[in-house]
Amino acid sequence: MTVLDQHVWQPRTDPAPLLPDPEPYRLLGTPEAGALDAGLLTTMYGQLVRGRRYNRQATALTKQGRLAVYPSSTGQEACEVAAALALEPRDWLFPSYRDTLAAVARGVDPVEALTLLRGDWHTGYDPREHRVAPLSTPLATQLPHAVGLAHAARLKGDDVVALAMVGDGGTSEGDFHEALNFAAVWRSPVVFLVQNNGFAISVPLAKQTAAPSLAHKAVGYGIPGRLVDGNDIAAVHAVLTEAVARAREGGGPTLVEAITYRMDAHTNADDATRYREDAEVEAWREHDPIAVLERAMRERDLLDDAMVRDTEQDAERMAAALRERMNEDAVLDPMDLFAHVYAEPTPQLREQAAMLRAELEAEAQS
Ligand SMILES: Cc1ncc(C[n+]2csc(CCOP(=O)(O)OP(=O)(O)O)c2C)c(N)n1
Ligand SMILES: [Mg+2]
Repeated sequence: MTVLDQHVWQPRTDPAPLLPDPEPYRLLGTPEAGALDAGLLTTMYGQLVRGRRYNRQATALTKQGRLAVYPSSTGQEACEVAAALALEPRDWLFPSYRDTLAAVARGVDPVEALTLLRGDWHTGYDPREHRVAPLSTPLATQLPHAVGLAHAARLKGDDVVALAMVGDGGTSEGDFHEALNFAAVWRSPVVFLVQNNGFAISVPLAKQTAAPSLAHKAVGYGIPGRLVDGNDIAAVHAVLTEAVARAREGGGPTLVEAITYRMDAHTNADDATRYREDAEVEAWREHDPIAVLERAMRERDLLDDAMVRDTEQDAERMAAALRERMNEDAVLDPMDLFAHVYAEPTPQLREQAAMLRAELEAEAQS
């Protein structure tokens, strides 16, 4: 007999309610889709089509030298739009570098949202205006920031929820662990949305984690994990809305894993054919987020060919305006990259600045 056998030990929380659903949660194409709000579906459709067009236009701008880099979210638009729509204006969004669309869907100016990706040193938009934190390039660093903001808001008595977005690869970062653990212990009003798009650049999920699913990681922190079809915008929106409401009511954080797929390469600088088969990409086309919503809406007579045409024309106008504004030369000095890092630059930064200055001078003379 040990003390453990004498029932001294028991789980502090029943893990069963925290476990994710065995299958990714879906709404579109199921009988429940008939009850979904028609106005909301129409808004979602418009945003998805605009988002897809934005991705295509931004990618084209990299080829014209107008953008330094663009991590496209083509194929992942349902997660991007649903994240923006699930929040109230008083809430905060913490996006990663892939989440320009979520920022734009929340109201950030479409050109200002591309400032960092243009090669400028600053975010471009005022994070406070639409309550959208800067797009974070260092993986998962936005998660502890989101938790800090949410925790502080709760201490101050402000009714604010933070929604933080991260990729499957980002879940292997220490910051992911620290953010989830802190938020769980303090019941911070945060929702973590993991977009599992299958890859971290060329690293497939199977080499990223041995967990049964990324949503299962929630159980280890004592918070609920939800698994959702990331290409079903109604499902992602429903799961996130529920998680936001739970956070707002003091129920603590939720970890949501959305199963989706990155249709384009990691960025314009990557060649995805080196590490994945075309057949896999083609298979995902069948489950395209726009097509999934379009089918469900046509079934309920909420969409016809004329509406599809109008929505596409609206997206074309948005793309033309984006092109026009991005065709103006950005006024930026590459040396500014070093100006605001430390009050006293480190020897390494001084060395890098000297290298860049020499390159710029050589280029100016050639
Ligand atoms: C702390 C840190 N380490 C490494 C990188 C380099 N890096 C940029 S994107 C990326 C892959 C991230 O994959 P995932 O989290 O799945 O996001 P996705 O690009 O698929 O949206 C890596 C390793 C980085 N930006 N930050
Ligand atoms: Mg990924």
